[in-house]
Amino acid sequence: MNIYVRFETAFRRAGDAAALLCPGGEDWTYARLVAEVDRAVGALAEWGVGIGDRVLVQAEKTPEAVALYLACVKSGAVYVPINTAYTKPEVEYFIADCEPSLFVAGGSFDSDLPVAILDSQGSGSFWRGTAPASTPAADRADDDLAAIIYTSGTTGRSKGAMLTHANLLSNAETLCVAWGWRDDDVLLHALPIFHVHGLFVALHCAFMNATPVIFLPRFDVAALIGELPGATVLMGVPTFYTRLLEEGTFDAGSCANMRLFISGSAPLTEQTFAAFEQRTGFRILERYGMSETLMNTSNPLGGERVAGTVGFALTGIAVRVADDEGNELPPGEVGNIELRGPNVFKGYWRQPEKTAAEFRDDGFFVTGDMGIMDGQGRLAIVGRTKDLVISGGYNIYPKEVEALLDGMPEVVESAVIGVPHADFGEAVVAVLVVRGNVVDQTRVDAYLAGKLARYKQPKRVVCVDDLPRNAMGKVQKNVLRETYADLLEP
Ligand code: MLC
Ligand code: AMP
Repeated sequence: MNIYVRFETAFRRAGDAAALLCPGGEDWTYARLVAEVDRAVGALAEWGVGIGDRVLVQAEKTPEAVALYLACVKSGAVYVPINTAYTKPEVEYFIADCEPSLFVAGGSFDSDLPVAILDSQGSGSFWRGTAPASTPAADRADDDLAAIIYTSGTTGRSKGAMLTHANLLSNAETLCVAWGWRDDDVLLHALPIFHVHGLFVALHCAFMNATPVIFLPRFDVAALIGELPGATVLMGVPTFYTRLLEEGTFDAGSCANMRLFISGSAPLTEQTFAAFEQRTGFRILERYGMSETLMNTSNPLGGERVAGTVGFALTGIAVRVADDEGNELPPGEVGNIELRGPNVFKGYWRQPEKTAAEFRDDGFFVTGDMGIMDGQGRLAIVGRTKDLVISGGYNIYPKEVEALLDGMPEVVESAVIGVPHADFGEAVVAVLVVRGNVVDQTRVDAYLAGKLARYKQPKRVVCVDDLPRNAMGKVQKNVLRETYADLLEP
């Protein structure tokens, strides 16, 4: 079924109850959200978007952008959100890969495609002054696509994870139960809405129950603390929690109305977990997910939440720790985290070989994360087989950065690694072998400007004579990570 049918039933029942509360802006009721979704459905039809067509969206976080997302789903189009930080060459890759019939941008963008503007005020050419469509939601089968979420590939090129209506609906239903969503919950939302965390995990819990969302345009610690008294649930990346703890004004009193703090997208350290409990009395609930699978495991709402673990498999999802052939390992042994369930994506967009390579014959998806499971089924993530840096909850694939750095005339070769960083958890460092003049940070910044989103760019550049290699000639990134472990956090 079309997931929007489920949402719309809840929205209509909620009527004039608050949907999106926008501090400093106009609040939307659920009735207004339904009307705006229908207006956006009308606009999509005017732009010629049909069932199964991709709509690529790089827009600011506004209520109108939420309406656009829901309208795509309602019309049977495939929603493809991308990070607002991406530069033009990055966006051009997504255009070429997903071949959208419409690109909705935050500002003017030179392209052969139809480009609609949804500016930060939520106005712009997208709307075309159209009348709202009163058509019912498009008929969609469970395995029809609702969204493609790009997630970077090991080759350095992003792959589109195809998520179906059934993936989204089953995960939303599961999370509402696992986290005991209540009719009086108020979600404090400060995440971006171009990733699964902010878009699906957070918003869907609220939408399934048509409960209010305090909708902040971005994470700002002072604004977040200001809104906490009106909220009951916060979902964030670990950086949210470390930044909250840096604020002297943040204490148990700030959380008087809260019932649940949830963390994910990157490892929450045991120190942050403990410091947060000491300051507020709350034990942060950590869960584990991915773009390809939505949420997989969660610490319990009712039972013991153990720091440094991501809890148990969610209902209906099988999680195993396996060897390189996919054989399940006994509890206590480290191996590949693999999983199967209604949450697991349909495959990578137009990449059947890559899809096949990441699934076992018995249907388990190989996540690229390494884990260890105890005898009770509680999972801890201990590393990754994929060469990936997670910085402030954003994924950065070293290959993509290295490919650009290697294009610098002075660079002989490069290795990009993640090193510990107090604010972002991990931060990108580039280790370069250069010819002639030493390359410094300013030169690298200037070279990458306009080519690569700023958050992917190295926070520090180091020049060396040689990169450490193993007997096979492969760069030993573990050696580099050890060497530079204290570079940013002495
Ligand atoms: C911003 N910057 C970052 C960064 N975010 N650098 C590295 N890593 C990041 N995550 C840089 C900017 O480029 C800029 O650089 C400077 O920091 C200030 O930018 P900003 O926009 O003002 O930053 P800020 O608002 O403080 O953003 C930090 C943040 C944000 C942590 C709030 O990154 C964020 O919202 N992260 C959440 C990501 C997320 O939603 N992930 C979910 C993925 S889904 P300069 O040098 O130009 O000043 C997933 C699955 C799952 O993983 O399990 O959930
Ligand atoms: P993404 O591709 O952006 O969806 O990122 C998914 C990856 O984020 C996972 O494969 C994990 O490596 C990581 N991740 C998500 N949640 C957690 C968590 N709670 N702890 C550690 N890593 C996590």
